Amino acid sequence: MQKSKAVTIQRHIVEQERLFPKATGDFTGLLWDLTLAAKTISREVNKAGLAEILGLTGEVNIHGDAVKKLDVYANERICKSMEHGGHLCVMASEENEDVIPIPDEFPKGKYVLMFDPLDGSSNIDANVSVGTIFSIYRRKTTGRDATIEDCLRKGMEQVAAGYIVYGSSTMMVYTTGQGVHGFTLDPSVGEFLLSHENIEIPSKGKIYSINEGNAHTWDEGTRRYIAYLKENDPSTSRPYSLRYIGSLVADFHRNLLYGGIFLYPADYKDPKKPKPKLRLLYEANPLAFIVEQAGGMASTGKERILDIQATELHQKVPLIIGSKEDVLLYEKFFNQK
Ligand code: AHM
Ligand code: MG
Repeated sequence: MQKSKAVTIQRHIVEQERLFPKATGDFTGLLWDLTLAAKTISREVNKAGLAEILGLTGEVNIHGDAVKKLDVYANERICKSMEHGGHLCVMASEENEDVIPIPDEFPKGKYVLMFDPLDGSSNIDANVSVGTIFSIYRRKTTGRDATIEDCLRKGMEQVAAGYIVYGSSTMMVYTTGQGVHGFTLDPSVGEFLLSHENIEIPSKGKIYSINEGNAHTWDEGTRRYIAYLKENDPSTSRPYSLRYIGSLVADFHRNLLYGGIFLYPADYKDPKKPKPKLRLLYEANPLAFIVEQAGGMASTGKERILDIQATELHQKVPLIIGSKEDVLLYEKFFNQK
């Protein structure tokens, strides 16, 4: 870990933008609005043990207000924080079936924001880390209003991506294609401070993260790969350790720092119709952009995540992500007939 310098995330974003002489400041404003939403969600997540917020959506709290589940709260918070800034032309969220237009009363900008407001939220009642994931593109269409076409992109077109992990501390990690940088929220001053500059994932790890309860649904290649990782072979630093939180952002964040591989392969119960679980636009693409910027890899087993052309807003993909040597080896196992 790098020694902490007192660099706030705002200053860092501005300095990153100065690397692009033609930048208008729009992008800085967009990221700034997002950090504000992140701080608010962090505050609410930290209060999660306090009864009223844990109620089901629709329950009424002591003030007579409808209590919202945290994922609903986070979704609304991001939409409200982002819609009026004039930076965005359209949004899409894992929680909404269709794209989220920018209301007519607000100015429209040139960026597209896609996000998973609170990933892993099924863990929240047990005080397990959860996260927000975001992905930013430049608008592609030229008509009056942005459309779904502006969202159905290849991950390699992203201009920025990041996540916030609400863990033992709250951290925001982002990239604009100039390396990966991590900031820790200092709750006493309410600022994200640069704590992890230029994160690089080790080229090979010793950790694998997968839901082993799904082993009966795996393809043959995944089975052989996981069995291989468990063999005791000191010359190749095996066996690996299994670490699985079940909260993608937290599993990914740990592996990014320590090295390792996270796998959510497709369910092959019906071999003719493999069923992946994780979403391309809100989960796989942003984390793939980050991991590549940190020197790692993200793949479906067959192809690079960032090369996939999205055809649906809620498209799902197998996700194998982490240290480069680990992902390359998985691909070998997966493709061996
Ligand atoms: P969610 O978007 O509904 O929260 O689901 C995604 C989560 C990821 O955070 C996590 O990696 C995965 O689902 C865990 O799934 P499982 O419980 O099947 O292992
Ligand atoms: Mg999710």
